Amino acid sequence: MALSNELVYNPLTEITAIKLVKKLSLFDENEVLTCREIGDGNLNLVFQIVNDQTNKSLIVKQALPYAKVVGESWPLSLNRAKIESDALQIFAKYVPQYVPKVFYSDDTLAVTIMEDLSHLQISRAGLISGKQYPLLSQHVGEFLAHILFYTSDFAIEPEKKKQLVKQFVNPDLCNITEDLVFTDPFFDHDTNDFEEGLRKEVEALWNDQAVKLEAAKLKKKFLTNSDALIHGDLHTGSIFADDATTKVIDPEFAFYGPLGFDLGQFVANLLLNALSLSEEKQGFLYDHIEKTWHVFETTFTKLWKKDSIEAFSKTEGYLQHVLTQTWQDAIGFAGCEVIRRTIGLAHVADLDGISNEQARLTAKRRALLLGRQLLLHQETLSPKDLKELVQKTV
Ligand code: SR1
Ligand code: MG
Repeated sequence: MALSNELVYNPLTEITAIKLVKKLSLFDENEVLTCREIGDGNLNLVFQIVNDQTNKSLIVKQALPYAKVVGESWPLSLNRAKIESDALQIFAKYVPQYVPKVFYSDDTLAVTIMEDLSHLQISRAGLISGKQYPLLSQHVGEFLAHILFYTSDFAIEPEKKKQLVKQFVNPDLCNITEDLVFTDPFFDHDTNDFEEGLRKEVEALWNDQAVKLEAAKLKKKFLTNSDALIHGDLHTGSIFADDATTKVIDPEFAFYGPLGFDLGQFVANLLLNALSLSEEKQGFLYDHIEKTWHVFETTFTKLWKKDSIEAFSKTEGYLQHVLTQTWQDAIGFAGCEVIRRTIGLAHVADLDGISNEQARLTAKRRALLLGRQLLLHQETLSPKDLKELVQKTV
């Protein structure tokens, strides 16, 4: 049931969010509900609505017409709510076990109502508190292999794929990534945010023509490679998890982009977590990176052999070319992500949460070195090399 013709867009409050779910019969009129706005992200309102007697709960997520993290001076299209709910529903066709269930969406209200996953934890917070999530890499590898393969030209007829490319044109959110991930951190731009103690390293980065050239080439791939429907913001804050379950949330940045982008962001955020830990505690993170790639590669290969519609799919070397390019791009995208999370507008708690100033600056200097190495050595770094690479930044 769509309510759009009855309602106009207004930011919801804890009271109107309850009215909405009752109107939609997601709860009965006489149920006593509590509602809390729990959004801690950069862009949206997120309401958790609970019947404390039955424990039934759900999430109402609403896009605001601007970026919450900056304010009304940064307008953003409400269409991202539709992008997010459409992407969740496409992902659910292939890997329903790895995304929240969507119960309702309304494009005018910019609202998606979905499963409450608060019995799980945001994996960034869990990793920071010492959790290891033994199945995280298995699940993320499977998630990525399925969504990337089944939304690509390898599995979808060209006409249908082009309709999907059009459906997922997402200029405002892509522009955020183009600026905040690929451009601003490499220049003296006013969106950047870093401690004065890093100025020497940051200015060296701004003057590093070899690194900037790699960032420029990766930005071009992000702007032009419409390979598959990607999540577009797959950092560890976009993943709920516990020891047995993984759920990918928040695909409002989804669009048709390069195969390696999500993988690169995920790997980068594991590396950022590694930089916050002492060497002897980092091992499981490198295992996660190797396993994510291994699972991705084997699952993608299996799906390719089973379901590829591409005429060249059996041509010797073609699958290997696609996989190699995906990994190399992922390494480059990871380099940009590590750098921007250190000195750009949107930081990560893994590094900012290091309370000792000297330790924090050291971790951030290492992040800048690591990002640089990832950008300069995309073609030679294997998943196994990342441990040594991080440890060499000491
Ligand atoms: C203004 S938005 C800043 C960042 O938050 C999102 O989660 C994306 O990572 C974006 O780059
Ligand atoms: Mg998000």
